[in-house]
Parts: sequence; structure tokens; C-alpha cells
Amino acid sequence: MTLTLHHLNASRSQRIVWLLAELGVPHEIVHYKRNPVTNLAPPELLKIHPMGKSPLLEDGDVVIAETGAIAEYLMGKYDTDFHLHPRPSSPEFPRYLEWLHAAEGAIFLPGLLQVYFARVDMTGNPAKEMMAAEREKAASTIEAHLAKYPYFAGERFTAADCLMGFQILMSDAQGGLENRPATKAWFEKMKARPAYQKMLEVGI
Ligand SMILES: N[C@@H](CCC(=O)N[C@@H](CS)C(=O)NCC(=O)O)C(=O)O
Repeated sequence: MTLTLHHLNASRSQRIVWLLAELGVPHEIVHYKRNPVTNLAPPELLKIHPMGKSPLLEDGDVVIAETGAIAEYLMGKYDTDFHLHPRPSSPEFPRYLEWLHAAEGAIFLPGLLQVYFARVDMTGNPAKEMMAAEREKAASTIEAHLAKYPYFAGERFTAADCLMGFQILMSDAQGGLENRPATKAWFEKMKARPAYQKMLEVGI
């Protein structure tokens, strides 16, 4: 049975590219390119899932969308020795789940809105300040957490680090890690991981 990741360039699907490399299971990656004008995914993805978005994972007859669901699926089915996720009985399990889903939830939303509104003139719009305040709150929540724990779930690397990686990579690209030493230190650790480097080779 072949695991196939349908990967869109410059997208949050890179988290699953990284996670699959950490997992070390045989898989193939099918690449798709965004439309240069609309930035949307090509229609080929619609043939695999009605939302036509990436990441999409195929595992035999199974097609699964949504980053958090894909990560939980991969962990439940393939990380059977709990190398990349804590056991449900572990005290780290709730924190692991929280960050795994924060990566597409409230912590991620302010950064996502910034991308969506990048082409809109927001001068004088009160939403601009509100969004900036939410981005600041998310970044300082991450910074405070990583000042306390070496990894998102706690004392060891897990799939939650892969999922949070996209947001932090985006933030770093915009200079957002200046004055955030704990987040920066976490990011340096991630960049040194062979699987992270493999993700960069695949092409984000
Ligand atoms: N909540 C979904 C979001 C999926 C999503 O919006 N993916 C973007 C890539 S960052 C996409 O495919 N955009 C292209 C499009 O909407 O056509 C997830 O976590 O997988």
C-alpha cells in the first residue's frame, strides 16, 4: 500500500512533508503548483478531494484532508512505537494535542489573515490594529511556551513541532523572531534536524 502526499508549493503541506520524513515510512510526493495570478491550487486537486486543497494524503483507499487529521492519522497508524507522539496516558498528551491543533487554530489564524489581507489596502481600517494585536498575542504565547519547554509537547520532539513549524518559518521570513529568543532557539534546533533539511530539499 503506497502512502501518497499531494503537496502544493509554498503551502502548509510542507508540515506533512517534514512529518513523513521524520516518520521514515516509504511514501511518494505528488507536486502541484499554485496559479501565479490567483495563488489558488490547480483543479487537479479537486479530482482527489472536493475542497481541492493541500495537504491531501492517500493511503490505499483512504483519502484524508486537514493537516491536524492527517498528522493524527499518521501517528495513530504508523508511529506505533510512540517515537513522534506521546501515549494518551502520558502527562504530555493534552499539551501535544493542543499544539497539534493550535497549528490550524487560534494561534495560526492571525498570521493567515495577514496573508489573506496582504493585497488589500487596510489604511484606516480598525481591523488592521485588531489583527496586529492578535498576531502579537499569538507570537508571545508561543514565546512564553518555548521559554518554559524545549519542544511544543514538552521535553521531547513530536509531530506538534512539525505542525507549528510552518507558522514559525513564516514569522521568521517576516523578521518576527527578532526579540523572541526562545522561539528563535527552537527554530535553530529544528533547522538542524535531517528531516527538516529533507523537507527543504523536496521544496517548500
Ligand atoms: N485547514 C486546512 C487548510 C488547507 C488549505 O487551505 N491549504 C491551502 C495551502 S496553504 C491551499 O490548498 N490553498 C489553495 C487553494 O485554496 O486553492 C488544512 O489544515 O489542511
